[in-house]
Parts: sequence; structure tokens; C-alpha cells
Amino acid sequence: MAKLLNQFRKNWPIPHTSRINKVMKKLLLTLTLFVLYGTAHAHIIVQDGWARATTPSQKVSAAYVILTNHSPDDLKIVAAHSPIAERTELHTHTMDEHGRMEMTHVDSIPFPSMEMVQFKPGGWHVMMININRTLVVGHDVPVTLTFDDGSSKTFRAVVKPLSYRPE
Ligand SMILES: [Cu+2]
Repeated sequence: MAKLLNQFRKNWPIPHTSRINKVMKKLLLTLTLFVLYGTAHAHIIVQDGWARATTPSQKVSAAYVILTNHSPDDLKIVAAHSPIAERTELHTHTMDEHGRMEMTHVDSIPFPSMEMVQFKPGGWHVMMININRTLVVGHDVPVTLTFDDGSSKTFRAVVKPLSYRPE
């Protein structure tokens, strides 16, 4: 990146006016941040985002998605957010001592480089708590996942019926 910026500076002579220099520096910094930030985004591929339909009295739903990490960095999914939910948590299902499946809140989900993470019923899911609308089949809701490098990825979760099971 530094090399690229130096090249950029060489090819674009900056007039020796301190004011213009300042503006230019700001511009270069913005450009650098934009490129760095944008790169992390572009390397995460999202597929098949969906959420479970709710009845008007239901205040909780779950969202699922398939993510692939095409970046060279091992990442962790550390948070989820949706404007339709007061609170959003990363959950998984684990077996309790009686052999029953129960939901567990997790702090992060490993997301290694060149690997896929599938959120699905009975496994990883985004728990949306105190939702502010009824999730109607065919509508969609935005969900944002945040990674441990500070980048994030937003996907649209299409609302599927209660009977829906992904392949
Ligand atoms: Cu849950």
C-alpha cells in the first residue's frame, strides 16, 4: 500500500503550497482507508440469507446465511446486528447433559481463510430478540455481521415459512 501511495505521489506532483498539501494528505489518507476497508468487504461472499417467519405475537426469530472467506486472513465473526431487532446475538446449539439440544450464546464464530461457515437450524444462527415487526414470508430484512478485523458485511435475509428447511 505504501509503495502504491508513493507511486501515486510521484505520478501526481503536489504543488508546494501547504494548504493544498494538507488537503492532498487528507485525500490520500481517506483513499487508503477506503481501499483497506473496502478490501475486507469484497473478500466475504454471502449466499442464501434467510430468516424464519413469525406470527404477530412472536418477538424472536433467527437468521441464517452461508459465508465464504476469500480473504487471506483467518477471521472471527464477533457480532450481528439488525435494525428490526432490539438485540441480536450469535447463537449455536449444543447438547446438554440429558442429550437435549439447547441454544447457547457465543462470543465469536471462527471463520478461517478460504473456508465456508453455514448458519443453519440446529447450528449457528443469528438470534433476533424483540423484533419490531412481523416477519412475513417473501419480505426480507437486513442483517449485518461484524468481523474481528473491524470490517462488516450486510446481507438481506429473505423470510421463509416455518416449514422451510435448507438443503
Ligand atoms: Cu438462538
